[in-house]
Amino acid sequence: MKLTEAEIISKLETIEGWEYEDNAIHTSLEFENFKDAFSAMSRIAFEAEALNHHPDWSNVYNVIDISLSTHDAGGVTEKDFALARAIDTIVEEE
Ligand code: H2B
Repeated sequence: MKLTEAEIISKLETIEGWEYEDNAIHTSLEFENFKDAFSAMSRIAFEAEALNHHPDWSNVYNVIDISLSTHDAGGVTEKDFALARAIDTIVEEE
């Protein structure tokens, strides 16, 4: 179920480095080089499959830009926050 803007803003206080804009939550991750960025993308891809929830993302060299929204719900849901937390855990482990 789509979260309200107030719910999204309140939940964003529990995760660092994510912003709400254009009906999605976004972050930008910077790595030392392309190999490290792509390795993180590969780990995130497996987690996304496990959650059956997938990021909209792009990669340029050592940077990954990620936007999360629930297409089926037309906005941000708890699933996006679950994936955001999983992404943060993966990146912290790198
Ligand atoms: N990912 C995202 N981000 N939003 C969705 O609505 C979505 C998804 N739907 N991954 C899932 C897959 C859906 O298409 C399948 C059929 O469960």
